[in-house]
Amino acid sequence: MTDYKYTTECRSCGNKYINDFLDLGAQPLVNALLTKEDLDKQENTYPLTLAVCGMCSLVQIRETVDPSILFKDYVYFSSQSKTMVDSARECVNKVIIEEKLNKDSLAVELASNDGYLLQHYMKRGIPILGIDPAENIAKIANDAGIKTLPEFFTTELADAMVKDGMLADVVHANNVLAHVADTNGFVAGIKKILKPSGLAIIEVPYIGDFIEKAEFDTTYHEHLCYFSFTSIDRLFSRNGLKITKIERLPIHGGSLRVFARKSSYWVDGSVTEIFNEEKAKGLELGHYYFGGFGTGVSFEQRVFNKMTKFWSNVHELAATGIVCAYGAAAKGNTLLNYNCPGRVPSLIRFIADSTPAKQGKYAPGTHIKIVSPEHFRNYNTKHCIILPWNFAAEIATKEADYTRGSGKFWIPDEKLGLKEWK
Ligand code: JHZ
Repeated sequence: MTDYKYTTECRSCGNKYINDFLDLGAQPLVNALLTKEDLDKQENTYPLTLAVCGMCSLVQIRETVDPSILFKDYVYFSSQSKTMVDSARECVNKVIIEEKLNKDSLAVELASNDGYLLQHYMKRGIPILGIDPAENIAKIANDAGIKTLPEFFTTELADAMVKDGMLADVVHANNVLAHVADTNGFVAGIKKILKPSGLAIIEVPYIGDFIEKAEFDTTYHEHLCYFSFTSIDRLFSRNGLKITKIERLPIHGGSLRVFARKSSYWVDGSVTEIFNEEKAKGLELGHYYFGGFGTGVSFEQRVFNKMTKFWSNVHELAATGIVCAYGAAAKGNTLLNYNCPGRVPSLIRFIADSTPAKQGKYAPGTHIKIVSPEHFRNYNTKHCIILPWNFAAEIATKEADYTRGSGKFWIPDEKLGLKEWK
């Protein structure tokens, strides 16, 4: 493929010594769902390699796919998960009180998606602005009254906002920093659009959880960076933002919610706590990523072992009844395509997903059909693998009738391959 670039320098600090620790082979783009007609055409795949910087310890992939291919027409709608909407509401309600926001304030969200977060400000009468490059999703947000610019957030856009006097009291950026190729420019842009007393709240999946729980399936071309406190702190201070507080969230398998300001004398104890924890575990050092987190087995070997057990379990289940999957998540596609045995589609009958834009399409690489939850309820399957294991509780509760009958839910598991979800 020609539409990707290979990075030899760290995306954050520019250091030339970055070391590969997981090679996921050639992978299709996880959200490039296929139509029936596409199935006869050759599918694009791209190498996918995870590396760690020896200087600032940022974990990153080497390959950068053209963002307009990845994000202009997007199939991920944040509102599909109640967990995400509830978490956003809780955060917004707290911020409104703590930052004393009112009708003269401005709340901005970068990668605002369908307005799952900004709607909560809007309902409380706080002026809002969303920015999201996915034209299809920005239109849905605008139609719902959530003002959204269908653009990438760049330093140029930040400059234009400043020129127009659009300075924010609060800037949210959830699950987007990892997606941006100009990592420093994005953070510098946030600083630009903040009022002097403004607060930036940034959520990123946490590399500590990723390594410790072997969450390798959250690696895909959309995720260029995988942050620890140490690496994000170095990135922020380089670009003039000071981290004042850290919250650990269970979302997406373990995330950091990072609070930062242009300047502050006050720093919460959570910052020192995570700094010390990462130091003790050696997160800023290369061996944490190569040494298999004290197991004596490399991370790459752990991933291989996990997936060997996973496929062996899928075979065992298929011998006792029909197997299907739930949640056509990006991570599910990385999981199924890793060392993908060609037989996968015949083992997993379909993937059910509540997102209308995904239904009727086919999963990249494996070509498993994506169907509606109604189809799942009406089709007699015995085993269902929840691919977005991060939402297993939400999905299993929603589909409780399945286990009241003879169905069983399963999630991927490092030790067992597949673990029953009860
Ligand atoms: P989900 C996302 O990745 C997207 P994905 C993104 N790339 C990102 O940065 C990471 O998160 C962190 C469906 N579903 O959220 C909806 C149901 O059908 O785990 C989704 O297709 N019923 C921006 O794609 C999928 O499952 C339900 O009840 O790996 C969930 O995908 C629920 C809860 C979800 O993330």
